[in-house]
Amino acid sequence: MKRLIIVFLGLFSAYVYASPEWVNGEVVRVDQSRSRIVLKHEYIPSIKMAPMTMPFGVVKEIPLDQYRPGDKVRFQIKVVDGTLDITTMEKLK
Ligand SMILES: [Cu+2]
Repeated sequence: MKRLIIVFLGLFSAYVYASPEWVNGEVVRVDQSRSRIVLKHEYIPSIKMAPMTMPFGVVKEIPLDQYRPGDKVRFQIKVVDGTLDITTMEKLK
C-alpha cells in the first residue's frame, strides 16, 4: 500500500511538472509562408522571459490564416534547440 502511494505521488508530480503553461500575448505580425508569428507576450515564468515583442515558430497544426494583428491570444510553447515554438494557441475574447 505504501508503495502504491509513492507511485501515485510520483505520477502526480510528473503531471504537475508537465502541465501546460498558458502565456497571454497580442498578435503583431503573421508570416504564414514561413510558419512564424510575432507576438507581444507577457512574462513567461517557465523560462523567466521578460515581456517583449518577438517572433515564434508555429507548429503547422495551428491555422495562422485565422489570426490578425491586434488579436489577443494565449499560447503554449516548447523550447527546441534554443528556439521557441508555439504548440497551441487560441484567441481570447
Ligand atoms: Cu520573449
